[in-house]
Amino acid sequence: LVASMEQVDETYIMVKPDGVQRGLVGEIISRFEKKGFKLTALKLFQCPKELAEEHYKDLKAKPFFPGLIDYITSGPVVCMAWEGVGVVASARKLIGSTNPLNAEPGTIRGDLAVQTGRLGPSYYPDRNVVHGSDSPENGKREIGGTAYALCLVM
Ligand code: RTP
Repeated sequence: LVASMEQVDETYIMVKPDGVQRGLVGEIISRFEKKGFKLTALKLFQCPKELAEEHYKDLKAKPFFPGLIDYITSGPVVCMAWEGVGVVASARKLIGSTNPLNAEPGTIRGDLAVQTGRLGPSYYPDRNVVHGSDSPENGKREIGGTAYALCLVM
């Protein structure tokens, strides 16, 4: 009864440059596969500065914003779309808290990252290996919007 009312969503998951450089792409994909979600698009991509700024436009006023753009454009990222019931919220749980030192063990960030931007004067971004959309609306925007039309061919 409940299942028939549940909606299949899509989320945008991006392995960030530190995750790609550290060889964590397979591990991250594996966690989403084992959970039972469906991979619907994937691409290795060097994100141009303008696209990184568009993706993180809500954070423009943050002191770590320039560092965040440098970080995201510092090497290739792996862009993915994942589909499933409740995938947006579930992916956020699998990923864990933004600051890797606060992220629970068992989460991707909790198990695979330590580097926090909060150790210094907060001008540095957390290097936390992966991004996941924070709402179904943003999932749609990030996958299907003008920005990601460029990097995700469905
Ligand atoms: P994401 O969008 O990448 O999935 O991460 P999130 O929702 O957990 O975090 P958000 O607040 O949207 O921030 C985006 C990315 O900016 C870096 N960040 N650094 N030093 C800091 O205080 C700080 N806060 C955020 C992280 O790379 C974060 O994922």
